[in-house]
Amino acid sequence: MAEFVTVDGSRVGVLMGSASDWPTMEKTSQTLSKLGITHECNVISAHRAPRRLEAYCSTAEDRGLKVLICAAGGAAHLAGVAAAMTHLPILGCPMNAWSTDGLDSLLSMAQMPKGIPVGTLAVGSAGAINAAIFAAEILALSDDVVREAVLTFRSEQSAATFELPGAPGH
Ligand code: RP5
Repeated sequence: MAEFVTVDGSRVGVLMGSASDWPTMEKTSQTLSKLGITHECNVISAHRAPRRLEAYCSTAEDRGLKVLICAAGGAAHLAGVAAAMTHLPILGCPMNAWSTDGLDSLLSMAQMPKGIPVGTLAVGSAGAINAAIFAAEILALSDDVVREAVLTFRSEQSAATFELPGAPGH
């Protein structure tokens, strides 16, 4: 069996520490798909499979990936360790895993030492979705098709937030 799953043409790699993170990170994948961004998803724990993580990170740029999104809970070291292994931008998604409503994950991910940044998003689904949008916004800097997708997404979102079903005048 291959060490990890690759998808041809992927520009974003979504990593998670456990399959138990998938119900949240599926929203990242869905949002990336909505924005037309080819991506690949893998479970690669920094603690349980450190050598696989190194193999993934050290080949990521050569395989065409531009951004990695890393989700983990508890002692959430995945994003930080990935950031130590590649200069690609790392977005971190703290999971609400099993204690402290995800505060443990948030602090583990956000409190990186200077020199090795992780762009940490909010705990749970909001962060998972925002990580996908943030990755798209990074890609949009050099890709007009993604830029159009991001602008369309934002404009549809603006229209949707104006609606108040059942309220007078709506
Ligand atoms: C972390 O521990 C994972 O990212 C997950 O959020 C949490 C629990 O993992 P499991 O014990 O469910 O595999 O490493």
